[in-house]
Amino acid sequence: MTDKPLRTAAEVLVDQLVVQGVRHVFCVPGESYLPVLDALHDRDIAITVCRQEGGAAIMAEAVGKQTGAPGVCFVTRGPGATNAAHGVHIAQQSSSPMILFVGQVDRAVKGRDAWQELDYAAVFGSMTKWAGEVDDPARMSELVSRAFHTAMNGQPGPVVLALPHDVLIETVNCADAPSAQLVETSSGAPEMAALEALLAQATSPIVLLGGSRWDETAREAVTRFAERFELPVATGFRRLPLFDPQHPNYAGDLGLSPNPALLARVRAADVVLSIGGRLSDVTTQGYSLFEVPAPKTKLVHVFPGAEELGRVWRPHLAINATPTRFAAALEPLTPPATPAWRGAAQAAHVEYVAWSEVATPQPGEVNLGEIMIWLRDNLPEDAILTNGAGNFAAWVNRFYRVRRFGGHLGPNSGSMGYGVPAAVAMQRLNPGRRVVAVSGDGDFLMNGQEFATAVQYDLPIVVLVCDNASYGTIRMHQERDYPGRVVATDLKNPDFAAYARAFGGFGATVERTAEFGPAFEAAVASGLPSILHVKIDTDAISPGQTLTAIRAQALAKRS
Ligand SMILES: Cc1ncc(C[n+]2csc(CCOP(=O)(O)OP(=O)(O)O)c2C)c(N)n1
Repeated sequence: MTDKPLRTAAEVLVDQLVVQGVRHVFCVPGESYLPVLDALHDRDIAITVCRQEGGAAIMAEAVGKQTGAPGVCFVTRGPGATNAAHGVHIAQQSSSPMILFVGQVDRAVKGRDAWQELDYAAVFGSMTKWAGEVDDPARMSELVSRAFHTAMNGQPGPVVLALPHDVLIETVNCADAPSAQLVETSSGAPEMAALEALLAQATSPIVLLGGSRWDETAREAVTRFAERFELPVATGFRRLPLFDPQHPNYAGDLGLSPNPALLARVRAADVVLSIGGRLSDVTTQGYSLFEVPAPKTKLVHVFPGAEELGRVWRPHLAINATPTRFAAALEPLTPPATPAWRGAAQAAHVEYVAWSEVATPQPGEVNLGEIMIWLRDNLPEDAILTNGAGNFAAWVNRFYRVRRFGGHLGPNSGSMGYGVPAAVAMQRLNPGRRVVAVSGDGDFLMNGQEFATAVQYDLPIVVLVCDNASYGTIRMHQERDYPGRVVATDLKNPDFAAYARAFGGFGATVERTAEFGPAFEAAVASGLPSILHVKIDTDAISPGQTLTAIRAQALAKRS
């Protein structure tokens, strides 16, 4: 009970968002949740109205990924919800906190397969931490608060909360719930002593950083620890912002097509200290870096959630702690007087630099590696880069340098179409920072419609569309497995610069590497959302690789 005036359940919901400190929501409107839209009308919450729910959900996921607080998305019943599934799955595989509020049919008709009805628990049950429904208006604040609590704690992830229309319009006497808080888990003295003892005996240890629940302070604390212990540090798949790539202890990232020298180093490590990540499929190179379930290396697995510790990997030492608390607990540890691995961090960094400093030659007039190096040299240190999925992202990973915490966002699920909506969300949140999306031609058109959202909100994002006239990644797999038999991977593309102009943005075409810098500067000078249509040779399939060579190798193997 409360002495507040009676409110509709929709108003209670929006008030609870305010209690939770939500400043931005992303949506595609629907008649199923009009009362919520109306309740948002006079609040200090910025609404970003999107063109497709997949885009809106990705924007919310990106907010969760960057801030650690759940990103919030509203979509309509059935078709709105199924479109939004794109972002929900990304949030699950990225351990990003987000909440998807979806409309639902009236309680009185539920179960009749009413118009746009969907069983959300069944549809989203396997890709969320919780898929609930508010069937009692008096419990609105409690369940919204629970949605926040669930999404952001332990291993963060998505929550879906369904809102029957008749619940939203009911007037209730319902108090706001207290704001859900981040619950920290800490490593105890015995675990830290065990870690110290392990490192004292180690000969070739390495640190792997991943997952979520990090902040700037934790990043700095881990950097100090690496310096004091002289440890090489690698980042996991799409976790580039967790360590400064220019730091002399940085060893590179374990993503798709990583540096073979780094792989060899991890394979040879006698102690692997993994902080924050699950040690996912991609990071562990298809579960091949260590033995499942019992790695031969001494694995110290630090993760914010006990269930994960031992689920795939049985660690030598399991530590149920958030990276934030664990990083702080590293400060008092004492390194060995003369570490047996002395020199390993510098050697690893030399290998990283050798792998990524200079662009590899590639066929055609445009070298994407040199473009990434131009961005590396010319973007401000606090720039934010986003990308979707496709081989083009390999150049970002290898040649760009993410210098700040939160400076890069990618879909840990390998989902195409991520870059543009993530860039829109980042520019909405960070108006003063330069935001650049790197997309493939296939990747871009999966959510390119959100370029209209950038135009609507005057967001000067710069989108690179790397056009190789192909779903190149799949073509690469085709050439490996079925050489010369190209099926369903060629693309006939529009003029993406004209597309940008048609939406009210700036567009330019880049057909030679040297044209890129001036085109980028013209895009920035325009102050408009921009698309740079970068034309790449189809044969230039990844840094240092061509389709021609892959096909020839595959054919040679067969004969
Ligand atoms: C949503 C989604 N659909 C399909 C795929 C499978 N897939 C992975 S990469 C790729 C091709 C990407 O093409 P493009 O964006 O042009 O980049 P390129 O690989 O040519 O650099 C496809 C179809 C995926 N990862 N995500």
